[in-house]
Amino acid sequence: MSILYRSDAPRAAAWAHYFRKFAPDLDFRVWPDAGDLDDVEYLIAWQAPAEFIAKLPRLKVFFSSGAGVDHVDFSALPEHVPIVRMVEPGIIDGMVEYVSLGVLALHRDFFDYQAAKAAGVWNPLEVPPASSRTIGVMGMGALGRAVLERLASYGFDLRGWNRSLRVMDGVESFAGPDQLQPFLAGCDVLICLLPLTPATKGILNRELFSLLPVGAALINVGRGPHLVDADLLEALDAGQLSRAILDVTEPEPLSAEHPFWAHPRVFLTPHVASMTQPESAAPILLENVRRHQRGEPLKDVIDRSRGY
Ligand code: OXD
Repeated sequence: MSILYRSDAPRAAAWAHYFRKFAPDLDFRVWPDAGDLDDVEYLIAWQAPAEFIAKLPRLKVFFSSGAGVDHVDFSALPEHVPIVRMVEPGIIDGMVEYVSLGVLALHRDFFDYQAAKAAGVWNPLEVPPASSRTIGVMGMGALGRAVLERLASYGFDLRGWNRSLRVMDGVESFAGPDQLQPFLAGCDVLICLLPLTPATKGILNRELFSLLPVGAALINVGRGPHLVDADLLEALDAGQLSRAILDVTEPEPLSAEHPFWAHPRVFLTPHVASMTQPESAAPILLENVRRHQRGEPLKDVIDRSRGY
């Protein structure tokens, strides 16, 4: 029985080490040293190119090496092969850190002080309490809920928006297209943690920005195509939005001439908000393999029709 890892090369050794130690019965292989592909039953990969999947006649489960599955070609995977997304403590902790850092930096005016320092200006601003800021999270899945929980510890006023209602203590919940407007109307900082699907592509657009309070800030840690870049630039330049923190862009890497690079109110990181950590992900993935072997339902299987 074999399991093939065909993803991020620098972290392959840590995955292999874990499986060889804790699951010696599974033949853990690392691409391109894959041996006979006829034996491969489990695949851990970022993408599922059709020509590669066609070479795996015994594939039983596809494990995405990342939390998102929008880059996976579902049609390449036979219907009987479940697609499992990565939900593991390391990826969640990374996202919680990144978003907390962004929210706190906005809340405590760090970007303004950076600009003031560059201009040699000593200008103390008001220090409002966290409770006076409303932070809204779009997408209340595993990552969104973990972010909200951590932000609650700072005392922010919190709200969340989801496709279907998700109730959480201390968070005002909104659901579906009808409640998007009232949700947005209160957000001083809007965080996008939505999955990318045809329904959410381009959701961060001019109309949405116009429904936020004037001067709101955006943090996009979803996917680049959630955002209509030209609409963001227009909203920033008109003062409708004050700042944007972007960890994702379309395309990635962002093209050299893109206006985001030079924009003084766009803070950009190269898709590093969170990463799958082999040390915490491998035990979770192995437990899912064991469930499959015992004939039990797998955890974190995506719904192909929803796209996440
Ligand atoms: C992921 C990502 O989906 O890194 O895990 O974006």
